[in-house]
Amino acid sequence: MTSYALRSANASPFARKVRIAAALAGLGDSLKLDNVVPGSDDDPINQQNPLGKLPVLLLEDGRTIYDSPVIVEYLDAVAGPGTLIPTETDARFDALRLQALGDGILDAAILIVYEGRYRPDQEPYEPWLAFQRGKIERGLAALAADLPSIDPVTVGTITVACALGYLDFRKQVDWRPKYPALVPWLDAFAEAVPAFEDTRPDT
Ligand SMILES: N[C@@H](CCC(=O)N[C@@H](CS)C(=O)NCC(=O)O)C(=O)O
Repeated sequence: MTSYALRSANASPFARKVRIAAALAGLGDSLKLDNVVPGSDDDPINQQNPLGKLPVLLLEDGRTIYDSPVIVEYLDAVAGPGTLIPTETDARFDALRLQALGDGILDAAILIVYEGRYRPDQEPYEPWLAFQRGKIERGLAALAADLPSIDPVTVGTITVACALGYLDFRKQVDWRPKYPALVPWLDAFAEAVPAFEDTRPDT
């Protein structure tokens, strides 16, 4: 059986997206998690991805694949086109756009975390945090106004679920009271996709 290593981190929402996608594609057992050692000069992450970001998928022949949308595209190709990304044009671009929205929410949410992590000696710059929160809030409002179908589960809904899960985890935005329609949506997703619960970050 082909096996892949996934350069990963327990709390990474982008790695979570790939892990859920692999499970849904029936490739979960082929994926060996290899956690990046944060801040270590010995960790090869910068050679595996010049951007130094995870997740990165390592193929058996030495090639590396990044970033998470491209990894999911790869898993979809291996599992059979349409498994994670619909093949019909309208459904495909709905799913890919939904992924872009979820990824954008995650990028903003991560920048909020990094504002504290990488400038530890300075007060967080509130206008920058508000700018990022604005992206998250507008994204959530758009999702709540037009709840995406979870049948079938696609890369789009996987990414949105990971974005909501990350906001629960790091609490950048208190989304549950503000966008209540998203609460049963996430519950239904979690019920339909056991890998969501299986990949919940534990720190
Ligand atoms: N567009 C990338 C984003 C990945 C990303 O931001 N990963 C974070 C961890 S969740 C990271 O590696 N951050 C380190 C950095 O920005 O240097 C993807 O979808 O894979």
